[in-house]
Amino acid sequence: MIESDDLSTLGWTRFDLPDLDADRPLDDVGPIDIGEPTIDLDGDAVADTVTEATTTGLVVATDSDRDGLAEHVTIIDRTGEYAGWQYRHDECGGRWERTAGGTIGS
Ligand SMILES: [Ca+2]
Ligand SMILES: [Ca+2]
Repeated sequence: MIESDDLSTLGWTRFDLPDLDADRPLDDVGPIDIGEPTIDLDGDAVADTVTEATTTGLVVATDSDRDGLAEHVTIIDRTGEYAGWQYRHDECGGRWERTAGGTIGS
């Protein structure tokens, strides 16, 4: 179980993820403010990604278009399960859509 305080260093100020794990739907999660990215995942010399080890696993959040909000989130929990999510904008503002998932190594 992840407490919201575990995510505070990511700057996840616009929502609350009390029980984040690979099985948890993100239907009720809005835009995710990733704060100051520290990792350049796509190699363009501009940091776009943050990672955070939590009590139940690892969260990787990427802001591809540099607007401060994540477009991609990957959650890897301690059971080896993972889930990839992409934020899709729509007429209601947007929502997270699961784009990948499974168990690492299988
Ligand atoms: Ca980059
Ligand atoms: Ca973005």
